[in-house]
Amino acid sequence: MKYALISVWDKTDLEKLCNKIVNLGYGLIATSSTAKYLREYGFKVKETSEITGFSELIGGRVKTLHPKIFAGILARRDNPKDIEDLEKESIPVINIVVCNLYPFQQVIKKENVTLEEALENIDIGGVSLLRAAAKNFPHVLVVPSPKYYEEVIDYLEKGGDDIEFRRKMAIRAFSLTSIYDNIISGYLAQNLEENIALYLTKKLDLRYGENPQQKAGFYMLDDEDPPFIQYQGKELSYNNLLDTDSAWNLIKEFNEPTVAIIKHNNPCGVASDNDTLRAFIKAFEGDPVSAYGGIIACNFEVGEDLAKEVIKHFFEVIVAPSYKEEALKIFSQKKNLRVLRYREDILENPFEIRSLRRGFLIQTFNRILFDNHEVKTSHKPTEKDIEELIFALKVVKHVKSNAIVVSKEKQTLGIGAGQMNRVNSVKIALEQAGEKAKGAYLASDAFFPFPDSIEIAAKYGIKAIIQPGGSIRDNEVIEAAERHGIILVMISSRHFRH
Ligand code: 93A
Repeated sequence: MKYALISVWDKTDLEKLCNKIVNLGYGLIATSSTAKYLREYGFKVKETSEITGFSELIGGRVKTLHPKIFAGILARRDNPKDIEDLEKESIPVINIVVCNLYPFQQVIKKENVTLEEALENIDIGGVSLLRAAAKNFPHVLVVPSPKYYEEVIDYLEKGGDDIEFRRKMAIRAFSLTSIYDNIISGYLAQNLEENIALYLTKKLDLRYGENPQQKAGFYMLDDEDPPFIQYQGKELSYNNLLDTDSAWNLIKEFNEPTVAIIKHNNPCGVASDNDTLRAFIKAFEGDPVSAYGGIIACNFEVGEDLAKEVIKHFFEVIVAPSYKEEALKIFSQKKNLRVLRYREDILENPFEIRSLRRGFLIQTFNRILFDNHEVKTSHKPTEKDIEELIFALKVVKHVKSNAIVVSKEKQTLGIGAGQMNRVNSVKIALEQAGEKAKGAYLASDAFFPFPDSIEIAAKYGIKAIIQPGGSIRDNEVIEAAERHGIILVMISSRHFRH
């Protein structure tokens, strides 16, 4: 005789599933209230206590936790020694386990729930049943929730011998028990430290989060090394790390020597130049007011000349792939400046993760600049124009939306960030560039919904614009550029950054 063990908290649709199971010739074994429920539907059921020889003990905390139950689930059907053990002890062979757990999560959501009530709702036997059945999936089917009953009935109707289906159910069971345990540990944890420590290891103490009233730390998986090394300076803050990472992502767009200065997670000055000192000076002069207290990122080895220039101003952090000895010596005069080396030999996260009030948003990184581009106006760009536009585009990709970058000679002159309408970002960027906007280049992270931005760009004397297409008014935008003699290049990729 083969058996199905049924032990469920949520009894929804149980009779439907059991009908199928019984029709296939299985005997039913069930825990007490599940057995009572099934008998009301006319099923013949053996109680677990009849198998174990024990009535349910200590108020139901021990129901199924018994060798006669677990050996019946865990025995390898193709191992004669295992089968011999079962026969010797008259242990029933259990081929199907239908079990869903005490509703711990629902219970702790109730107002004024006591610890005692919460603990009582931690399922022990059910979790063990699920894990045992899932472990032995080559022989045993595990059904961890009523939401799978339809699929299971289908599987049984098809003969019940599809090991792939049993593997899928085993995965579902294991992920369910792991989530169940996470919810319990999260509930018992008294604070952020205890809670996060369950998943990740703290690599760095942060004094506080974005603001002093917020607690924070830098966490990684246990066996990983931080992606940066700090040579000197004050301890790193939450905002330092966030901005440094953004700065690093930005300069990694460029192959030629490039410097980016970041403030509040937006670039305020970016410049490329074969002369690394010039690159820094150009980045700084892009917006000297905002650069104060910013974060500098360089994509090249930092030497003495640049270090001397850097220490003339106040910066929070400098990050680079490496430093000349002399440069480090110069930085040591500025005790507070945090000098970081970002390591290039580490694996990057495979995904970008952000959290909602509950749960997470996960996406792949925005690695593409553009797939293809098309010149939309009769005025055609030179090779230099295209290079200049691509420079502006690489920067705008790292500016909070709505994002506009105005640049010339691979130096940003004005950046409009984080406005709720595009034309305001255009105004901010151009106003900041002022006179210098004449003959400059403009990049937009997404399409212009109206031609108004082009009109303003024309007033300032912008030479060429690069933007993703896709607006229903693309034609009006192109027409405005044509009319003002502005070169308009459209690309296929949008670069929102929220
Ligand atoms: O308290 S338990 O952890 N002890 C057990 O041995 C045990 N075995 C099954 N709870 C146990 N269960 C759970 O009982 C099942 O996961 C299921 O949720 C519930 C079904 O019990 P009843 O049939 O009495 O309603």
